[in-house]
Amino acid sequence: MSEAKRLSQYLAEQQRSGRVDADFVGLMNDIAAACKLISDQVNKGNLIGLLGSAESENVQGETQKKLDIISNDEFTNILAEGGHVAALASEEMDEVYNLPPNMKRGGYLCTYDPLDGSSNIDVNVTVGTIFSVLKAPEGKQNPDEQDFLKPGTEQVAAGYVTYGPSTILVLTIGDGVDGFTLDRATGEFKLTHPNITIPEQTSEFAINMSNKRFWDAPVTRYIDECLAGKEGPRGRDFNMRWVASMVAEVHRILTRGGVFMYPIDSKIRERGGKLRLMYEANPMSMIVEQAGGMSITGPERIISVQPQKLHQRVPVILGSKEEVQRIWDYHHE
Ligand code: P6P
Repeated sequence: MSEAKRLSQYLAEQQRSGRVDADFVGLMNDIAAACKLISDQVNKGNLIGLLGSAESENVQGETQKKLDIISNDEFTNILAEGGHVAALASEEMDEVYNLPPNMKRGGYLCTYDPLDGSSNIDVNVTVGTIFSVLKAPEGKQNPDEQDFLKPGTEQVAAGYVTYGPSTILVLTIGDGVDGFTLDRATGEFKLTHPNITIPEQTSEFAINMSNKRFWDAPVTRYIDECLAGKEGPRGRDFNMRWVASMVAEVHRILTRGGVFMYPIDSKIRERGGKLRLMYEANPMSMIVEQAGGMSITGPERIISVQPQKLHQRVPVILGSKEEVQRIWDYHHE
């Protein structure tokens, strides 16, 4: 088999085609470097005493794991020092991160969840990093929260890295979706999943069933019809998955189709949902749409939502187009 294309070659080609600029290529190389570090630490885990709680809480009020904080620090420091961003925003930091005065600014903003699904770390289940890239405001030394509050349609790029049996980086720059596997022998991400597309049909859904009694009618109807199987209105049996790690669920859906649902429910209605818009829902929605899928809150397209707050939450229903379209229709009947 001929040598797989390296991420660095892929990015150089994108730059030569004019699709991205040198600043973006530098940013992507920094993101790849940060995720290699995170992959190594996740992989070592308790060998270097990294599992367990950090005895602190993040802005979401969630207990932080040691690896949450380490991953966030590494991702933040590498991007801040790389000179390709003007500011950063992370699930693990309450406020926008402005660079020290003497540090070079670049043309992009990056929002990220440095270690999503980290509650799975201690039980050795796949976790991941999610990132979203926006253009920085022209000539602004210290972008503020307002500069980040752009709808997902304005994302320049989006991606995730899944730390599972393989470490795989999945990226879209607005022209399809490509996947790169980390070759630990060389330290390079190599193109192993070109032009990923989500099958339009599926018989597999992912939802936390323990919330069933709290769901709104359209979601209850959809899941009940799936559970009714071939004797029910869908005329076929369905399968269910729930990993409790969004990156793992989305990667499965990109690979073989499916629907991932974290819908609004009466328990979380006043919070707006469970998952965060700026660094979970928006990047994953750009990836899913670029791969031929669909991503909605229920009533609306996620990447059309105008953000009001940096850490705001939204309901998320994404995946195979035919099934998500059906759920969309149930919300609009
Ligand atoms: P629950 C992980 O904490 C996360 O943010 C997503 O990655 C995941 O899909 C979801 O929450 C799991 O939520 O309520 O099932 O623990």
